[in-house]
Amino acid sequence: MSTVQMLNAQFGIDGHLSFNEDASGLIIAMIENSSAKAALCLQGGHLMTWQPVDQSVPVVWLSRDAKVAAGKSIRGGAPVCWPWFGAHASESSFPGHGFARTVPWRLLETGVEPGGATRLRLRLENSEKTLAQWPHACQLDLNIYVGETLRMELVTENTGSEAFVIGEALHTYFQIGDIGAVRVSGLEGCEYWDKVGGSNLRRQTGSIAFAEETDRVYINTAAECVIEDERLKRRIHVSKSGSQSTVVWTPWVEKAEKMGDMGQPDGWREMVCVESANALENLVTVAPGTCHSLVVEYRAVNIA
Ligand code: TA6
Repeated sequence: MSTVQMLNAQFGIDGHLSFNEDASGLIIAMIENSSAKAALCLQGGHLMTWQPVDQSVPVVWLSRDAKVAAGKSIRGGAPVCWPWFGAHASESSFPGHGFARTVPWRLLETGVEPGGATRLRLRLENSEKTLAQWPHACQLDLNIYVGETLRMELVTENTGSEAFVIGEALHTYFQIGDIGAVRVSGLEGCEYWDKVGGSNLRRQTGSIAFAEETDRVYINTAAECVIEDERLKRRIHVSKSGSQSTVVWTPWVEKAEKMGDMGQPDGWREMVCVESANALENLVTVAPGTCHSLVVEYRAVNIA
């Protein structure tokens, strides 16, 4: 019996969840229930896309040029950035945003919630490679609930006797009508590190509109954000707990062209990242024998 056949036999749920093998050999979970549809790559615990039934286009964006390949991150969806955010503090050879999104994860359990959402629980598989970059006794789980909302719980457990410090993010790409016709509210008055042209500490006034590359790490904020989309006539609510940083990012045209997988010719215009994170001043110390959870819940609301 193949891996896919085994997964379907053990974890598949009629009318909710099945597993396919991608051309690259990676396993993709296809979720479809009465409230939404979604796709998840087991590698990286990577939720690739999510579309509630009342939405004409996905809420979580996947680049049309996204490549699914072993050991490579997928452009779009909700990449898991862990156990550091951005460049590693001292090892430039270590992968940006940590290794979690490019290593195998194991499916622990699947099921249907009382309200009808499809549940999947995954665990990062530690290996020589991960322990070489992160020599700590710990376990990383991701619990995902796919329904009319999308809930994700990233749970770090310290199973050892020494505390350790993590940086992390659910680096989610949201689909929008056009980057020039959205605003992000909820971060008014917050301090942020502006990463464009260096790193300058600034303070947000009013909601965020976009007219150039924008790469900001808002610190010390647990606020819910709202993406107001004039073109698609919807609001996307990004609420969170266990996260004190929010990253807002659009690469704009030059960086998008250099990245090469944002979807030609201007796929970058159809996405904005609002990432729930713990980064910079907001790194998290996980004490021995304790768990830390970063939780997000997304909801799309159509507006007249
Ligand atoms: O979260 C914003 C950011 O750190 C940007 O600086 C840009 O690098 C983006 O992440 C994408 O990173 P990736 O490694 O996925 O290409």
